[in-house]
Formats: sequence, C-alpha cells, structure tokens
Amino acid sequence: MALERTLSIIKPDATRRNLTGKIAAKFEDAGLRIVASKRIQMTPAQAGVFYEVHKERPFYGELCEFMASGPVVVQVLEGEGAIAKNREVMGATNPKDAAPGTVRADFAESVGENSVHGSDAADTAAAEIAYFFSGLELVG
Ligand code: RTP
Ligand code: MG
Repeated sequence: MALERTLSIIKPDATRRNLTGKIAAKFEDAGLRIVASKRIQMTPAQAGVFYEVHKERPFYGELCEFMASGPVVVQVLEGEGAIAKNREVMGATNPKDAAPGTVRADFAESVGENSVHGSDAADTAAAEIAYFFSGLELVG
C-alpha cells in the first residue's frame, strides 16, 4: 500500500467538548502521523466552499453554519493507506451505525454533529489539504 496523506477536521461539536486530544490519540494509535495541525474558525462562506460538493443537499446550509459555529482543528494525517484508514478510525457518518471504538461511536452527537471529517479519495484529499495548508506547513 502507498504512503498517503489525508485531511482531517475535528469539528466544532468536538472542540467544544474538549475532545481534540482524545480524537488525535485515536489517529496516532492507528498509526497515522499528524504532519500538520492548526486550530481555526471558519466563516460560513469558507465552510461553504469546503463543502461545495454538498451544495444541492438539504442539509448544506445547516452544515455550513455548524462548521462555522466554533473552532475546528484541521490536520493532515500521513500513513500507509491513510485515506481509508482514517475513515475506519472515524466510523460511519451516522454515529448510530458507527462501529464500537470509532471516533463517531465514542463521541459524535448526531449525524450532522459527528465530530470529524475525513477526505474520501486521493483527489479530494489533495484538494482539501491545499485548501487549508501550504506545502511548507506539511512536515513529515
Ligand atoms: P465528512 O465528509 O464530514 O467526512 O463525512 P462523511 O463523508 O461521512 O459524510 P458526507 O455524506 O460527506 O456528509 C458530510 C457531512 O454532512 C453532514 N450531514 N448531515 N443531516 C444529515 O442528514 C446529514 N448528512 C450528512 C455530516 O456532518 C457529514 O459528516
Ligand atoms: Mg464526506
């Protein structure tokens, strides 16, 4: 398997409950290396650009407001098969369907406020990393 990088976001519901460290520990325990990390707060418009693929979905407005409702921690995770591995660590979108021990099973509050985002493919990972980080900020 190839060495990959993926974008993770610890969402406002999780930063609000002081869960940043517990979530980052799950990434590291799974063998993912945090090669970049910063805490930011987006505007709804900035969240809207990030989630543009969902703009026709009924939950888009609510999602953008939620993502701008508090601080987020954006991170780049690196490892063998990092994109799929991170999605395994995250668990299913709806916490009711998430496997035990995953971030969403342990911490998510609802299908919308589900604690983490992770890129879903190589092309989206590259675009999402570039949205938040310059090359100089990635330290492997
Ligand atoms: P993400 O993009 O955040 O990593 O999550 P995902 O791939 O598991 O889920 P996706 O289908 O891409 O949806 C993006 C985010 O939109 C919110 N959502 N709300 N109210 C709803 O029915 C609903 N469905 C999705 C969630 O925050 C989801 O993570
Ligand atoms: Mg997604």
